[in-house]
Amino acid sequence: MQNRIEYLREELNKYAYNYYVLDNPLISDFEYDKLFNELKELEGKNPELITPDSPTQRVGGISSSFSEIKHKYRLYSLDNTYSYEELKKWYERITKECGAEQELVCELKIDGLAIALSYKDGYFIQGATRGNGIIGEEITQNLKTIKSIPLKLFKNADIDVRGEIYMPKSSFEKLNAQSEKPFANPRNAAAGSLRQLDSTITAKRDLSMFTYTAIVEKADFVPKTHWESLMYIKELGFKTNPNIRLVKDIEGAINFCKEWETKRFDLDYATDGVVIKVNSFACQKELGFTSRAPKWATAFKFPPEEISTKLLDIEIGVGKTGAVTPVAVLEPVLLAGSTVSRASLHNFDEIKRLDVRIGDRVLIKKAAEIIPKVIKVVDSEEHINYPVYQAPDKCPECNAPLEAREGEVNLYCSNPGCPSVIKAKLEYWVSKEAMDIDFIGPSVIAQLYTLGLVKSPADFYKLTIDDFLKLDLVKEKSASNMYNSIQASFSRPLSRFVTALSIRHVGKETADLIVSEYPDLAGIMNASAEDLAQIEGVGEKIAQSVYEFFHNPENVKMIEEFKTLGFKFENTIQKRTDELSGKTFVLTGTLQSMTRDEAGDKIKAKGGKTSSSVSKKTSYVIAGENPGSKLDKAQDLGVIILNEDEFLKMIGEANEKEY
Ligand code: 1X8
Repeated sequence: MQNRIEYLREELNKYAYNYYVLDNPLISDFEYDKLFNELKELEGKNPELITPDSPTQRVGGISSSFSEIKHKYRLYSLDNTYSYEELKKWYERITKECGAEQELVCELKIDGLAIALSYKDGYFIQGATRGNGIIGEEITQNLKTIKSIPLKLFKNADIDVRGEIYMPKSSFEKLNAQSEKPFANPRNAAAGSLRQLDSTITAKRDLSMFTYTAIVEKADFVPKTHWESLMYIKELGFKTNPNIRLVKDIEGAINFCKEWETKRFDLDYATDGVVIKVNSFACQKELGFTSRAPKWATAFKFPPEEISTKLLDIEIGVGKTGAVTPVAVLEPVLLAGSTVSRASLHNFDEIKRLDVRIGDRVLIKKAAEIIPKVIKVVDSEEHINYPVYQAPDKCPECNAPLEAREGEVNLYCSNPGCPSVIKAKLEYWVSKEAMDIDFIGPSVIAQLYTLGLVKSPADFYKLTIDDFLKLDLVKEKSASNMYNSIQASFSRPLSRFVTALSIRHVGKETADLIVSEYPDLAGIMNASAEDLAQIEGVGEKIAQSVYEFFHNPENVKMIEEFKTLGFKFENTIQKRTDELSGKTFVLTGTLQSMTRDEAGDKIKAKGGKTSSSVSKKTSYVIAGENPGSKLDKAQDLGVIILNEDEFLKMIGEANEKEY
């Protein structure tokens, strides 16, 4: 009987260790449960044979309160920084104290809850929350339910460890999907789960722990460095984070930070930075502590994804369609690596929904590459004292009444000649996706407009260098840059020109679709709305809008003006052909006459495909200057390699060579 109990206990602990610590399941849940139930039954009949490390001891009971305990060793905070410069300064102080070439250990900073665990003779005897670092709450029973916390170590050591309890992001999402009152983030979910007086609830939550610090009191091995101590606690059966690195100086640590700044999003747990520690215990001892933190460790914090700041004002922007949109003006804050002082508020309905009032603290968030947006108002007592925001009823620029349009949330300026609308259209004209005119931005456009030099896009092409010299702070060099980039835009493809016209519902993609069906602009202008609607990807709404645009007398006059200025309006981009069909191209290195994207467009226009990696299926690799490893791979696989000239010849675009 005793043998069977011992056998089951050891087997089950082995399986749990492999599953929860090594992430390497050996048996199915079903088999595990079967053995577990057998052990539970045998222990029920022989309670004297229950040991503290039996897996049955992980399912807890109910306590009436948590008791406070004084930590045997204080838990310190960490100094932190967002700047690599500060990291370098920190390292300078260390090398000054302990000598050059101090090795550092880099570890991910886990966004969870710090806890301390005590082991005596290899058995887990007590666990507590961090609390204020001196006094914490004793939560041993709850911690026992966490399977990655060993109840018994592989060696009989007396040791205290610290680590971070966290809930995997995937488990957090599952938990929130089931619960009525969702947690705000995985950290809150972990905290809520851990602070349960009924530890059977904790047991049901998927919590885990990464152990990162050891204070060895009595053991078969005394580590001399932090790295050795991490290896040692791993040997004892603790779960340590696999993403750690021993580096020889601060440059190595900075590289680690840079790597994880983006890679962290692929992890199933939240991290908010990198902890960097001096490896040598001798040096750690020499450096010691400040009143709150060790001098031998620091945290590099990743730029925050969300942050709160004060809403100073709500500005009203008028876009090229006349849509009037609110923009939040903020007290500047650092968000995801850049300083933010403006954020989107979408529309006036959104302001009402969020009840955003000027003076509030608001939470802002960076959405992928777009400008940040306001996601909510931070609760405060002042909020109700601020006046409720009133949406305007007049255009802030021209005072024309604003109008609502059916089926749209935006309000629109009712004046087609509104200066804001005109300026927004001019800004769009010069933008990257339209005529791509460098050196001319919003402030130049505002001045050109105010001086009466540019009222419509055609006016850009009548400007002289002298005109630019009339602008604030513009000297000869930038005047000629502006002039030249306007001249260069004469040769943009027809689809760019059509895009730049700001025709309602027609962006770059749609302009491409329409232009590719016609030999020139006249073809498009003469097309009926029905003709246009026949084009794949162009619906009736778009077709109608294009038709109306080109039948508006003012627009017809503008096109005539462009013609007089020398615009050709021919569609020089050939229609799709299938010359290259079935061929796959990989581009590497820098091309001289075009970007890799442009080369890719040409390949696709001729029915070919592009790929980012070389394989046996690759037909050609086009190698520009400074090619990467793709060229080596192509050589290894015997793929045909083309230089830029050969490629241009292949697609019939080779120019005569100049000698
Ligand atoms: C806090 C944390 C540390 C580590 C990881 N995550 C944390 N949240 C680590 O050292 N790997 S150290 C620490 C502290 O000392 N306050």
